[in-house]
Parts: sequence; C-alpha cells; structure tokens
Amino acid sequence: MSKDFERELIAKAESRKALIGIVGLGYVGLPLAAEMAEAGFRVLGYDVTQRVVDTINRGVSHVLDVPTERLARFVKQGLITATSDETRLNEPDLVAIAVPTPLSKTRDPDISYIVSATESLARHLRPGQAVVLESTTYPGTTRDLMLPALEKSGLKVGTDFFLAFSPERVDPGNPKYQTRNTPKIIGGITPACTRVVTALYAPAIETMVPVSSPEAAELTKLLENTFRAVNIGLVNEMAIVCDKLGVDVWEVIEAANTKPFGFMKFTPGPGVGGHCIPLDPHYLAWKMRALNYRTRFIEVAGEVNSEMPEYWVQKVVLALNEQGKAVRGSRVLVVGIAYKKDIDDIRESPAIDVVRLLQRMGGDVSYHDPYIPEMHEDGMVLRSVPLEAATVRAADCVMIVTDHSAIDYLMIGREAKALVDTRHAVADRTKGR
Ligand code: SAJ
Repeated sequence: MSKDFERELIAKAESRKALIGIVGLGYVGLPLAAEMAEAGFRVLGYDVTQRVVDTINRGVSHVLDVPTERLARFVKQGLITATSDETRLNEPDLVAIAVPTPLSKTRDPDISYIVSATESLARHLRPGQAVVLESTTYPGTTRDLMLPALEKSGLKVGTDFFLAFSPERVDPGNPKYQTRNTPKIIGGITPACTRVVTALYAPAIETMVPVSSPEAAELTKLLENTFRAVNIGLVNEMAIVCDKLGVDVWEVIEAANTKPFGFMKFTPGPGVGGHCIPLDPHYLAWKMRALNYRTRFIEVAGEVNSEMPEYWVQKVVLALNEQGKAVRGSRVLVVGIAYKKDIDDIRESPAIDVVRLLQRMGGDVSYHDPYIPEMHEDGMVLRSVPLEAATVRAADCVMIVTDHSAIDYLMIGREAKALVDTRHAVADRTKGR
C-alpha cells in the first residue's frame, strides 16, 4: 500500500510544516512567497537568475508589490530563502511554477520557460510532492506537457505526486487586491490533486475556488484576460468613433457608466501593454487555430489595440501641422512611458511604439515618467526628463500617453504649445487646454 501522501501533505499544510517551493521570483512568485511566509510557511524560492537570488537573500525586493521591509523581515526570520541550485527542488512539499509565458517573434506561444522549469523539476521529483503551474498558458499545457514529463520519473499522479493548474491573478500596483485577497482557482489532474493543492494554498489565500480540471482553470484565466482585451479594443474603437464625430469619448463613457447594471467601464488609451493582456489571449487563439477554429474576437481586438499607437501619433502630426511644423526636427515630449499608470514596468508598453514611430519620422523625442528613470530603445538610452514648465515650453508638442497620478496636467495644459492626450479622443485636445 503506497504511503498516504494526500493525508500527509494536508496535515503539513494545517501544521504549516510544509516547505513551499516557488519557481520564478518575479511579480507573481515573490508576492506569493510573501503571502506563504505571512501564513507561517517556510519558503524556498528558486530562480535561474543569480542576481535575483542574491538580492532576495539580502532581503531586498525587486518587485513593487512586495515592500523591501516586508521581505527583509521574512528573510531575517529564515522564512524565505532563495536558491539557483535546481537539485534543491526535491525539498519542497509544494512547488509553484510562476515563470514568464511570452509570445515568440511570430506571435506564437513561447512556453520554453515552462518546459525548462518542468524538466528541472522532473529531474528531482520525489514521492509526496505537489506541483502547481501558475503561469498563464494555453489549455492542455498542464495535462499534455507537464504530466508526461513528471510521470517519466515513474511516479503516479494523484497518489505519489500531485499536479494542478492555478492561474496567477496579480494586478501589479493594485492597491486593493493583492495575492492574499484575490480568490484562487485550483484545477487538479485528479480530485486528490485538487484537495492537496487547495489545502496547501488555503492558509495563505482567503478564498479558494476548486474547479473540475486543469483545463477549466487554464481557460478561466484566458477568459478573464480575453474579456479585458476585447473590451479595451471596443472602447478604443469607440474613441476613434467619437473623435470622428467630434464627441468627447469620456463624456460618453462616464454617461454609460451611470447604468447600474449590464455595463462595465473600460477606458481608451494608447493600446495595451503589460505581460498579460497583449499576450495571453493569443495563447488561446493559437491553440484554437490548431483545431481549425478562428477566435475572431481575440484577433479583431488585437488589431484595434495594436493600431492605437499609430492612431495617436497621427494626432501629433495634426497638432504640429496646426503650427506649420513637420514632425521631423520637432521636439515631442512623451509623458508617461510605463504600460499603465503608477507602475515601473515598460514591458509591451504602447508608449514605446509611440516613441519609436516618432523617432522614425525624425522627431526629437524626450520622455518623462516618474517611475522609469531610463529606457533602452533600439540601442539608444533615453533618460526621463524632469517635468518642469521649461521642458514643457521647450517642446513643440506634448503627448500624454500613460496617465500617472504624479503628473501635473494643469501645468502641462498651460505651458504646452500643442497637447495630445491619448486618454481623450477629442479634436480640441490637439490645441492644448
Ligand atoms: N488598459 C486600457 N484600458 C482599460 C484597462 C486597461 O487601455 O480600461 C490598458 C492598460 O493601460 C495596460 C493594459 O491595458 O496597458 C493592461 O491593463 P491591465 O489593467 O489589465 O493590467 P495588467 O496586465 O497589469 O494586469 C492584468 C490584471 N488586471 C486587472 O484585472 C485589472 C488581470 O487581467 C490579470 O490579473 C493580470 O493582468 C495577469 O497577470 O494576467
């Protein structure tokens, strides 16, 4: 009779004696490590980047949502340690994998990080371990890719080891919802997998939501992010419609938002950035193409959202034209370069596309972003310029791309010769306030 690992792991979860392993110590893994430590578990973080491992072991956080003093406390108490030694992956009772899932240059899923993490784990898998994939991926990854790799060890899922998918739902910079108070979806390969993984997360996360399979959990996440991508695409198209009709799209959105039911507010902007919304829906589109089905909403939303930088750069051309100027040789100040407000991340930021387009037209582009001191673009290094009346006045056109709470719009409006505000698709914005 094989050992009852299910009972053993559930007991270790309740007693907090379970060692929690986290593979990938980024914007998902580090907040999860902190919540597990907060719940009283010891955490062994694993990352292939030695700099990340060393920084964490010094008690210094590289993730905005985990304050350094909080991490330092856990490191000092011995509750969180980090390693780059993969042989230690046989130590944890639970191993959560939170590695990037980008798109390749041809916009196809790049699951190489998941494959590499799974292979590392498979080399050291021992009886009694639970494994969870948190990275957003196409439906079937857990069952079709991870399970065979892990069962090569000869261990049987559901009795010797446990495997589930539990999507990360981190909204970087969200002041209200963090890892602990965001409900957690758990979809195990077997019911025992779901029970074990739910028990191990429960002390650290307020609400657990078990579902019947990893595929249901994988698709839950994709529905969440596709919902956002499609609705952002819709409101961006509405911004273009309102602009052509000379109507303030924000007035329309605010008015629609008074409807107490059946409406959810989204806001127009320069396009979609970040490591999720521009990418995740294409994981589903890719999977469905292999089944001869075109997910048209995903594709159309992707088209509309990815055309927004060009749409707004055309506004700069018009604004400069009003002054009898060409883009070439004109000084354009781009305000806000991160992919959304009040964060320090420029991944997939549409503001980068805006800068690139303006530079290619010969514009003399500078930027201001209180969270991004410098950025590297096409081999160039651009540094954030101070947002002062002098820098605004020196620009031929100011373009507000990402709104930050730290930015003084009144000053910009007063000093700008021409103002393009990607949050407002109203023609008169090109003439400043
Ligand atoms: N955006 C708009 N209009 C909107 C909302 C967003 O243009 O109405 C833009 C943002 O500026 C940003 C992009 O879309 O460039 C993505 O915005 P986001 O708020 O979805 O930001 P993410 O990708 O950091 O976080 C999202 C999570 N956000 C929310 O649920 C509010 C959520 O979808 C996931 O938990 C997370 O991605 C993830 O990891 O999948």
